[in-house]
Amino acid sequence: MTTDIDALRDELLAEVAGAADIAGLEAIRIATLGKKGRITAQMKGLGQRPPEERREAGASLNQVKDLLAEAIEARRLSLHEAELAARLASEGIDVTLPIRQQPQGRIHPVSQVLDEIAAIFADMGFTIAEGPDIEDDFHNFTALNIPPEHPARQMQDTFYLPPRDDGMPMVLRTHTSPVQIRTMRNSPPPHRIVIPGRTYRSDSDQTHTPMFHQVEGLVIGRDIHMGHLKGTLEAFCQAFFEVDNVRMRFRPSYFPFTEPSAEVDIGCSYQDGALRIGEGDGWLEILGCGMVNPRVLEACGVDPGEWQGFAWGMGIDRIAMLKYGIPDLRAFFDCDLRWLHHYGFVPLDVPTLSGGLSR
Ligand code: 2NM
Repeated sequence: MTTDIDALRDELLAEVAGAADIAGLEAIRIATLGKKGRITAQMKGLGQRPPEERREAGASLNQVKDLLAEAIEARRLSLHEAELAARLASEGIDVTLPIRQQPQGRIHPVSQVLDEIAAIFADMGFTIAEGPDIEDDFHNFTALNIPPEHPARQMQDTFYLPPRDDGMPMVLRTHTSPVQIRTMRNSPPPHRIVIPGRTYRSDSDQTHTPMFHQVEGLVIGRDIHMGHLKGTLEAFCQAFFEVDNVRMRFRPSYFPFTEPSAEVDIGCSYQDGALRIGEGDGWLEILGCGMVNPRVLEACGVDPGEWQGFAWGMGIDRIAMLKYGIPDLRAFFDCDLRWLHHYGFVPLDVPTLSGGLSR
């Protein structure tokens, strides 16, 4: 009898020693010590043996059972350690490898400035609005109180396109203001929007390109006055030029679509050949603004007796040159990769008010 048990013991110990992994070892444990395992079956069979054998056989079976349990546990430990060692070896990192290539593309300064301006006005509760580059005469001129004989309509300023089927003259928009007209005609006041986009004028020299970028803004409410206009634009200039106190001046001006109208200058100075913005006794013109002309509100179906507001507009390309010290406007649209690499911005370095606009 003991020889049978010894043989079983040796066979099972050999199986345990040969288990290839933890799952295999567990299968062996169940087939040995589990409810229907071979040792368990032997234990259950003890009752059928003659009483004089039972004691001795029971004792040796118990011994074998303990021995196997120990062997299984020891094998489990060593398998576990081997698996861990294999994982550590396969997941190792060679810290001496060269770093991954950085992105080579760059964000164009105009895109960067548009993103910065969007971040500033979004923080003040504005929504971005957009519209088509090809506009009709009504949205681009008539609704903005620009009469037919106005110089801005003249051939040398405006790119005219073939008229629409209904005879309406069509143009490449000369400003983004038609988007304000569309917004006011399509949805009820109040409004608080900024409108970035491409604009077109037939003008080309050292400081003008036939396509350029504008950002305009519009606020319409019941009690909006020039104090709101001034506060909004002061907050914008401080955030945009990243200086605590920007000197500003509002000069009376004229636009058909606003009354009263003003042009805004910011203080500046030259020091060591570099332009410094916000301080000094020089002035730089940066934007035009005013209270929306009641005739414009009427053209949009907004009651000027109930609603009023302000609007402003600025050229982005020139602002980008000022802020980032870029000397030549025409290089903006040359698609010269060396220029873009020098003046452009690293992608994913997205401007936010909390993280810093341009860092
Ligand atoms: C400017 C200057 C002043 C302007 C006005 C409007 C509208 F649609 F509300 F009448 N949009 N944009 C505006 C006012 C634009 O650009 C220099």
